[in-house]
Amino acid sequence: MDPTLYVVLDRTAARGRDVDDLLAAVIDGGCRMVQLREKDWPSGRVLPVARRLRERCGRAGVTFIVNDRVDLAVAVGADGVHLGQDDLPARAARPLLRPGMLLGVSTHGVEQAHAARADGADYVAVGSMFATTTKPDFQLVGPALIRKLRGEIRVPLIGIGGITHDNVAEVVRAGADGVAVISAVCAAPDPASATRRFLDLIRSARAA
Ligand code: TZP
Ligand code: MG
Repeated sequence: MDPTLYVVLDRTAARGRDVDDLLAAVIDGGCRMVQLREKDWPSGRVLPVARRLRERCGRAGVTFIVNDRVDLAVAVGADGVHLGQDDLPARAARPLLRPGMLLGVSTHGVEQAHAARADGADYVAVGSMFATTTKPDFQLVGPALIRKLRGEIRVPLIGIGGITHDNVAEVVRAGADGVAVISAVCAAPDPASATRRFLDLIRSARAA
């Protein structure tokens, strides 16, 4: 897994734009890890979408993660599943996953991050880095939480929430292994170039 730029494909944030088209654009832009985040559709409706994305990611060598739904992730042979604090706990989800499947957990504080790791998370998402309209109930923790966790948690730390071209360097400089973005790519006029620009900015921030 290469979480440098982890694009979360969200139909609502994309304002109806097709997630298949979005996937093609972000792969074209150089993204190596994506997540399918569908909050409204029932699983039966998401299944064919997830299958298609799974297959396209597989062909491109891009890591494909399913948000929230362990059953769907397993059913389509995803590379992993991403769970929040109100989803199935990581400890309960792990035995349901196929061997080698990745388990990612969203966290909003030091204790949650340590618990996620202890419960078998392969990566820990930390947020919200900045204010965001994508998740109205976001908890603002800022890049400071990544800086604090950096020396304590040995799995990749991924910053999420309100990340844009203008502030991504702050998250990288705090020690994030990667950044997860929704609206800054899904709602961008040109998602491929938005992806490319993120990658350039992340690489520059790492090199600095
Ligand atoms: N978890 C914490 S903030 C957030 C999630 C899913 C939303 C991130 O979306 P955006 O559009 O990149 O701010
Ligand atoms: Mg969730």
